[in-house]
Amino acid sequence: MDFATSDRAPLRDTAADGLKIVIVGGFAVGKTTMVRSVSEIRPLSTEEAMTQAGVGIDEAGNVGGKSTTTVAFDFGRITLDERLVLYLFGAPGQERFWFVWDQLFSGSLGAVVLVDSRRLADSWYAIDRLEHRGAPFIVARNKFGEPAHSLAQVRDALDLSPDVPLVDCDARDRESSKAVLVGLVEHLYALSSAREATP
Ligand SMILES: Nc1nc2c(ncn2[C@@H]2O[C@H](COP(=O)(O)OP(=O)(O)O)[C@@H](O)[C@H]2O)c(=O)[nH]1
Ligand SMILES: [Mg+2]
Repeated sequence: MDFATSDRAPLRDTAADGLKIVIVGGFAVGKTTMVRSVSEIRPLSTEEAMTQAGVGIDEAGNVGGKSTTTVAFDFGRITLDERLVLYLFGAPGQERFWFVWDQLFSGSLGAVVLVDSRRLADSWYAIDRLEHRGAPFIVARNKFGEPAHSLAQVRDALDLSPDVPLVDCDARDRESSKAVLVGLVEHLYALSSAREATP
């Protein structure tokens, strides 16, 4: 499959398959950043300045300098090849917006779970929720400094089943984020061919 991308190009007329993908994970793991870095349309987002009211509720852990928060969701689009277009929905991170998730999940084919390796536990809920739904997903460890653990250790800590792909990424980098999405699409194809192969 050729995943050569068009750069910030208009949607091609040949685009046939639109896949809805959700990007989930804990607060401040880089969901909005990922949607923004890969989207070829100006990403829609409902970032709002964190108000004084959110202080103490929206804890970004030791993530400095985060002054906006996603209150509804992020939306972006990326064309992977001339037929395959992904529609990206970045979910809100804070617990009080988790009710939005079920609506975001509806009709989605797969998910990216972003984790910050310094705060793995923040993404447990997302993984749990996806496993419950039986939704396919890939886990991407977003690069915040030099990671202290191997991916194998992360896999153990998150108790991921062996068939769930786990990769490193830098959500700020377009090619890196795109590689995560390509990894998810390949995982989806592998799952669907495995299903076809079983009688
Ligand atoms: N060092 C580093 N910072 C990042 C990375 N991705 C996002 N950030 C920063 O982390 C903060 C939270 O990111 P954001 O995308 O808003 O998180 P969200 O709450 O998951 O949507 C922002 O200040 C980003 O600039 C990354 O890969 N590395
Ligand atoms: Mg966000």
